[in-house]
Amino acid sequence: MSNKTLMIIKPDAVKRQDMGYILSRIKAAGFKVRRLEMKRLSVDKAKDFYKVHAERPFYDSLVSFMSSGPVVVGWLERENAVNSWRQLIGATNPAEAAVGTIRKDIAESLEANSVHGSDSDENAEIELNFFFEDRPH
Ligand code: IDP
Ligand code: MG
Repeated sequence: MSNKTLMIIKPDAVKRQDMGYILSRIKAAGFKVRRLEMKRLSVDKAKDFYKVHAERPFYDSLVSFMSSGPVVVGWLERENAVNSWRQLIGATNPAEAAVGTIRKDIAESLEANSVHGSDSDENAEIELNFFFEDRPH
């Protein structure tokens, strides 16, 4: 089981200045933040990141949302990092997210759901490389 995952604080949460709130939840859950960077995704970068969803009806809107303002990308470490972070962020749709999850607490909508988390160890590796090509091993 791998110990690292990629998190993104999405544009809706950055707009509301919820970065500190999310980072405090990350600390309380025992993660270490290894890398952290605020950046604005170009349309092409957002398209590339979400290319697995290219055929879905929400793809264009998602790409436009993700490139609409700055995001914060982070490299988190903890035992069982992928599953622990997915549990803490909650279900994709905040209306269905469990009580106590970040999406339940602060997400605006199914699309503007405040945070991203890798969904497998394999994708965590791919996504960390996508944003942190120069990361130390
Ligand atoms: P995840 O972020 O929980 O892994 P995915 O199914 O991988 O969810 O979808 C990626 C992102 O696309 C979601 O976090 C959300 O922002 C957006 N999204 C997913 N499904 C829908 C939808 O049905 N309508 C609008 N946006 C969606
Ligand atoms: Mg996903």
